[in-house]
Amino acid sequence: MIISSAAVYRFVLPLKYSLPLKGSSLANREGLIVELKTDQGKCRYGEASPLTDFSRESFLEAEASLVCVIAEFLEKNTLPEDLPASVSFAIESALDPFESDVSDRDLKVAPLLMGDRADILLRLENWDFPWPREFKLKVGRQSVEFDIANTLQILEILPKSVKLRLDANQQWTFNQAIAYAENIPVQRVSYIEEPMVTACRNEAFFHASGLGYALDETLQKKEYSYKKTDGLKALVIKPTLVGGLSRYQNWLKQARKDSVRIVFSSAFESHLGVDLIRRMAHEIAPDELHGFDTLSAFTRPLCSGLPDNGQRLSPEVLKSMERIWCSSIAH
Ligand code: OSB
Ligand code: MG
Repeated sequence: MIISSAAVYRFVLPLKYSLPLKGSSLANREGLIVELKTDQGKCRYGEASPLTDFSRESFLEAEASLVCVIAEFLEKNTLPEDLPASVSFAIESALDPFESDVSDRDLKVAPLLMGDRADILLRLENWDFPWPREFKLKVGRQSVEFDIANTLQILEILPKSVKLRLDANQQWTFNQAIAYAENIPVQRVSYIEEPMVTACRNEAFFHASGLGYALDETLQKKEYSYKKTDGLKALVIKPTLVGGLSRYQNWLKQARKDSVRIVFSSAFESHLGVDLIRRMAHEIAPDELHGFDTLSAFTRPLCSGLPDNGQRLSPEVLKSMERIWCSSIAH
């Protein structure tokens, strides 16, 4: 594929409500879209939208890295090894030769139960289409007692066939994690993402509680490499936070052999970015329930998704963003 020009755009999208992160909260989501144009006139897209509190790189670092890497790619056709995760995801997506329509792909999702307890209960009580196999619920933000009561109340509304996947985002100590697990019916939970501050006691937690776990933040560590441990149920892949496929292709192959689930998930990217992740999820784990229920947090979408067949984003969408860099080379 010959790339003849490139541009980087910055978008800012308002969120419906202030998004609680680990130490802060977010009112608007900011991100970067990269557009590469081939010598055939086709457009290829990537998105680099680091998420505060979750990404190692800041927005400004991602921006500088993205521009620098693309400029170098246009000039020398080479890519550096060690890129920030969001930039690696953007570049690998934009250079992926794979072309197809993502919009009609029927991928299943585990809805994310966001907001306060009243919002969640109302949403579930009014659920009027077929139940998904699983919902995702965040825990570890308030007291363990609160989480136990909340979980039990939600499980009461759900049919017995529907399970929860939980996510503690590393907020608990070992004792808190055990206290929680002892007071809920663990057979109704598929797994809990990152129950504790570090992953090193996950196996001990599983042996003591019978509750399996999934890895998310742990995968973002540079030193992580895949290893099957007792009770490991899933790898949660967030390309914006962990990078492009080349970094974890081998983990996924091994995980599949070990029957460890591979769950792709978004991290509040724009609709375009989520479509790029959907494309990966469809290739790698088409039957899984993925974590794409983040788009509902925006008041309006950036666009209707990744354009089909190498088309360009519409002029209105392009105009709604700020073009921060562009370049073309003569062949
Ligand atoms: O911890 O799983 C997380 C979104 C942004 C940052 C971190 C996380 C999330 C999600 C996405 O929970 C939704 C999902 O995984 O279903
Ligand atoms: Mg998680």
